[in-house]
Amino acid sequence: MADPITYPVQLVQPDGRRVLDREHAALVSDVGPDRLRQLYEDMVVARRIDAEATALQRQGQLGLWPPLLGQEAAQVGSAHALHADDYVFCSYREAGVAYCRGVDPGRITRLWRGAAHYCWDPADINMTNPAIVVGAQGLHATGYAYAAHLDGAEIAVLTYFGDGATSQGDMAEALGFAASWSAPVVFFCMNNQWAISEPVRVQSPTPIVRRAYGYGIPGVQVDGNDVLAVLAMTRQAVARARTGGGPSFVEAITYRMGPHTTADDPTRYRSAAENEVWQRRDPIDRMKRLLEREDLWDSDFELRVRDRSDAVGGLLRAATIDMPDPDPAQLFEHVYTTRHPLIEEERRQYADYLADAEGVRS
Ligand SMILES: Cc1ncc(C[n+]2csc(CCOP(=O)(O)OP(=O)(O)O)c2C)c(N)n1
Repeated sequence: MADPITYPVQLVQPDGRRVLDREHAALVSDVGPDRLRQLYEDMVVARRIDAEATALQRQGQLGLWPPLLGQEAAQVGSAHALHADDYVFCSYREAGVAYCRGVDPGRITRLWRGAAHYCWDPADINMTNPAIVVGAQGLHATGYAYAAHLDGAEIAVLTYFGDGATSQGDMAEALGFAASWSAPVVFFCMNNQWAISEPVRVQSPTPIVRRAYGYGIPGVQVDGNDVLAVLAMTRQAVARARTGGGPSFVEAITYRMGPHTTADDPTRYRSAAENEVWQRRDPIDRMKRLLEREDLWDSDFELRVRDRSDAVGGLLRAATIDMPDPDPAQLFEHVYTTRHPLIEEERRQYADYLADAEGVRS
């Protein structure tokens, strides 16, 4: 049987040298010095957002944070392939994508602090809020894409999900429906090797991308730590969706360098040796080596990146600490669009409980 998978598409090697792959390099032939530098800057800022939020959680300012460390190229490369009118349905880990789509950095931690039910207004950046129900966003993306297709809108809808999510029934339904109805969805799988403590080899004995082939959806594996390759292959899938070609699947091979969330301890299920292998494939170091090799690195640029990253990190930190605690009754808002008797009863019971607790304290 012919196997369409030979190796993940790569355009830049870990030492910063370009790979001679004319076919795929053509997809990013317009990416000149400015764009290369922007990709680098955005990855550094994404890492800073992550570092700042992780520190805030450790300092008791956030309830939880899902780190993106190591996945900067997969997030930034794919986000740069999207147009402003495309729509993103994400998981919980894509803060770097939200940044690239122009989110106010002061909103990134709102949900994780418990200050609101959401981080940002999806309409502002055409991107949904962090979603905890693993794989559900695949269905939401497919429904939205199908509706857009019926409306004649020439857009792509991209959904991010992990390797673990591909074992969910929701993803199976989404892939099947998207294939049957030619919905303009890009299924972007962040294969970061782990679903909490479950390694991908247990998750799927075959490469994840083959699951898409079973539905008749074309797919590709890409080196997810190579920002240029991710940009190239996501662009191809986005163009296909925007021009009526239907769904595609991109499997980005990357690595979650940190814990699953700040509540996890990965040393209990994986080795330091494995981490070291992936440290050598660090996506930001790779891009820096490319910029140096191509004479695009200088101290002015280094300073610009540091300033931007400090500004975003500072803004995120200050906004987080300033967020007022919400009224506890807000818990009952946004469950139904109209008032519901059961919710109203629960709201009353909770108000009574709070009043009693206040009475006990005073
Ligand atoms: C429907 C559902 N089942 C289980 C969970 C608990 N859970 C949260 S994250 C996670 C692992 C997801 O792994 P993966 O899809 O690979 O994404 P990653 O966290 O690696 O980005 C699980 C099982 C959940 N949130 N939702």
